Amino acid sequence: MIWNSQAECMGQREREAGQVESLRKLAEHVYKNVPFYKNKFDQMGVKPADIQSISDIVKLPFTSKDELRETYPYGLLAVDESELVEIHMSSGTTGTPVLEAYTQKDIDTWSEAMARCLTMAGVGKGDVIQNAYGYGLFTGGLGVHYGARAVGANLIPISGGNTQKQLQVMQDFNSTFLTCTPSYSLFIAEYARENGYDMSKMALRGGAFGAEPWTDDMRKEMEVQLHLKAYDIYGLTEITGPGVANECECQDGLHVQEDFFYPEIINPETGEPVADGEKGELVFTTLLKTGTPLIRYRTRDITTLSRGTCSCGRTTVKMHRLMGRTDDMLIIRGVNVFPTQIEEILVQLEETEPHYQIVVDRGQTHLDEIEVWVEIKEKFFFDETKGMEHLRTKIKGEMKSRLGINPIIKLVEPKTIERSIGKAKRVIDKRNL
Ligand code: DLL
Repeated sequence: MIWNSQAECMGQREREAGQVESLRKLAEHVYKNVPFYKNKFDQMGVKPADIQSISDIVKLPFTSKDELRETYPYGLLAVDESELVEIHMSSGTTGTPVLEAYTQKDIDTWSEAMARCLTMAGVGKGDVIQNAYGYGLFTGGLGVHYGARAVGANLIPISGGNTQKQLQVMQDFNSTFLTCTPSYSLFIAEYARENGYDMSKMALRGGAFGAEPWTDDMRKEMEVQLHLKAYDIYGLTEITGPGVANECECQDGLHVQEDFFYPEIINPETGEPVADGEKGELVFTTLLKTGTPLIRYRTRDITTLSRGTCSCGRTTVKMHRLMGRTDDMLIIRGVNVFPTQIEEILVQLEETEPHYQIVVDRGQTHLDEIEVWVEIKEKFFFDETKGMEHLRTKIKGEMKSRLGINPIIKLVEPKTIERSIGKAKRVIDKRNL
């Protein structure tokens, strides 16, 4: 099933024609209504009329997360405040929140984007969606909610947490589709195992998991433990929330709703565009947004793009599963590592649980050191010391040969690492950089 086959399966040339028109209108809208953008356009000597083809987008200035924070709350608002119908925010780690203010038109676009995503993941009328993303200022809860309304599925707005109730509701109402963070889904599975719920007897068929980085190995783990097909869903508050991109039945890259959110990949150091297939920082322009539109917003997320017709029939550009964020990348004694690369190694091990934490600190020599805390499965934990030592050496060896790092491996008892009901905090950085 395809929600909007006209938009999702059209030829490249036709799509680009629509994108250019939207981009020109967007440039006019922000130039006229947002002094912040007018100043930036003027400084670069560019006018909305200079947009003649989609490749002209590179003439426009980037927008950064710092600029969003500096202009908080309404410095980027492009409509009268009375046009707004909803506000969302993400708090981040640095204090000042990042805002997304929606007009009714923006909510309609978001609903359509989410309807396309849910349909891609096989959801339709007759499905029962258990929505365990948080409701509130976070976009996860309401984003899925609007999409579910559009596709006509039955939605249970249970929000995150209260895991006992999640399982009771799942059983009583035969939920067929679960939406939550990947880390929370594994907590649900663990709780089920320990409290007499049999996941293989639940009606769940699929789930859309995102809001934090996860790997293909983590997907395998979730699919086995939860007895469902796990789809990756991507989005961010500043651009709209969830619904920017989603995996189809092929589970091989996320289709971007590129008629709404125009993606580019740039070299994060130079700002220059890179070729399709090359890794870099993802940049989005919100082609249709009216409330708080963004021009060439630097997401800090690292991925690649690939084009072509997918075997599902869609022609929309695909983004590869995220590697992480530029600001999540750890530089340990000169070696660059993403937490997801560490996850890949840990999740493949038979003896460990898919729960881990990375602690970065300055050692006594004032060089960066990392500790990787890994939970051992119950049945392996009571093994003799020799066995534990062997496992520690094995993990260390894998990290050294595959990633070039030499972490301290701390094997911890089952349940030591805090479970999250939303985004998991994988890295604790004690360096005060
Ligand atoms: O996390 C929106 C969302 C809700 C997406 C529900 C998917 C599902 P923020 O809180 O603003 O918004 O965080 C956005 O989370 O820039 C990525 O770094 C990360 N992220 C989101 N989805 C994924 C994903 C929501 N599928 C930030 N894989 C983004 C990896 C993701 N990272």
